[in-house]
Amino acid sequence: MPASESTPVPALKSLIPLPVLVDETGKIFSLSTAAKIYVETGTTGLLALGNYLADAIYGSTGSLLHVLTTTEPPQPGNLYLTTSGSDPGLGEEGYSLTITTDHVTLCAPQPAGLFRGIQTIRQLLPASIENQAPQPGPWAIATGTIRDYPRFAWRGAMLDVARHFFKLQDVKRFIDLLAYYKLNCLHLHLSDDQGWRIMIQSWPNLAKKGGSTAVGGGSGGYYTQEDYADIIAYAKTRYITVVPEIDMPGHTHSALVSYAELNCDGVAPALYTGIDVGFSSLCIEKEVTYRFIDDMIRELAALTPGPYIHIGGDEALATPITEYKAFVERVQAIVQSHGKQMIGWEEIAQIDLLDTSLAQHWSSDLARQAVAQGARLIMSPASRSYMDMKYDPSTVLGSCWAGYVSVQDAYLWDPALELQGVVEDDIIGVEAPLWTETIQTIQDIEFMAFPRLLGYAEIGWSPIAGRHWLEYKTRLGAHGPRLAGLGVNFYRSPEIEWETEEK
Ligand code: TNX
Repeated sequence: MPASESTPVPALKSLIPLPVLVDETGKIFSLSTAAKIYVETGTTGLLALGNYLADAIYGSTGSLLHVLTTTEPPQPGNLYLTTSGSDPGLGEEGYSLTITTDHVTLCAPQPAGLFRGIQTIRQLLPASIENQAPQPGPWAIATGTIRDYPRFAWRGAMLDVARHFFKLQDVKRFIDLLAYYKLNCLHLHLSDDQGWRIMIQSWPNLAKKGGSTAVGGGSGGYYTQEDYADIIAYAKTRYITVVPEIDMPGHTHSALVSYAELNCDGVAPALYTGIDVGFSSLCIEKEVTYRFIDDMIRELAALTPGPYIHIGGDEALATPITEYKAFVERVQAIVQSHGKQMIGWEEIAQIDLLDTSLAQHWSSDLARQAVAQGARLIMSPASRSYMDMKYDPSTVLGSCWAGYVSVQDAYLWDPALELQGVVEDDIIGVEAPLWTETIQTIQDIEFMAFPRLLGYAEIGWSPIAGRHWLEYKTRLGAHGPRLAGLGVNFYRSPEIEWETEEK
């Protein structure tokens, strides 16, 4: 039986995020097990992209498609990945996709665009492609053309690995899920009062002592520098940039525990496993504080190929404001001296910012001061984008200090309309943070992130003119079987009519 009779063939307009331009031509391309994936010769990374696509559909098709290079024109039945003849106007991550009854051609100026386009191909195959159990083909794709590129350069998610620690395999799983919806930034919140999660060779006790517990008193953990390099390398294959955050001068209790000399009174306090915020501060007047920061940022910068280091800067309630300003200005210079751009939560807007620095908006008007100085913003309004907020009063995990964030709340806002006086060009993009005071497992992560994360992905990628809640809601419902196939423990929100998940 042809797949088109047994399984619904997704329409080109069923994609999340919605593409810029879609033109359906009403026929079917059939992917048989004899199909090949051809990539053009001579462009680095294309074979790896072909293999990524072959691997992604292997579990369900039960056949590993051959990935080959070619210079020949397309032959019937095959998939083509190419950069030649692409429209440079599509930019770093844009792509065009042409599906005829004969073949599928994905074309992009850059490999990153091909990678995003591969996610489109995956989503255009029937949802059961994600089931990871071999099923009979052929697999059908609707014909037509797509021209697509992102609205914002930064489409991120943040994972707090400090309140609770998450192992490499969990972080990689999260990266894979971000990639499926075309996100391109993973911000790792690597330190907080309860835990220090990355080995700094020149200050090893940070990880060894400061990383030895977590909220609730568990055993914590930390990434070795090899682990961290592994995360970065894995993210790179998904065209995702890792942004490391070391929060300071507040949220630093785990550092103060690790080294007595970092405390103003020279006495190291005991480990902390509660969930209060705003009680810790590095010792602003001690020179050792800046030697520590310089060593740590040097090591982190050397390990991090991306252009940014996030220095936190939020909720420094135990640091007097004049000291806070002097401190962040010094840290900004340190970050710059190691060749990186500084990011901080919106509180950093109170200092003289370099225009290469970014401020991350979360709850106040302070971010506007950053814009007034020429710095750009990452938009993470807590009442919309905090994935640790409960969906509604019945959600067991999470908190609600910024209100409940339903699937509709998470979708129905726009970064360029959030702050008065802040316009599209002031914004580099959008990011959804997941704080983990109450989150302990990858299943918890998935429950809070999904399905809200699909909404953030669309806000970051798709033109605002095409975004409508009622239409999105239906489209999201059709992603239920896809998420289920991927094994995602998503929240079956009653706001959505989920399509059935039968295989
Ligand atoms: C505020 S948002 C924080 C975090 C907490 C979070 C809980 C921000 C910059 N700081 O320290 O984990 O609320 O929702």
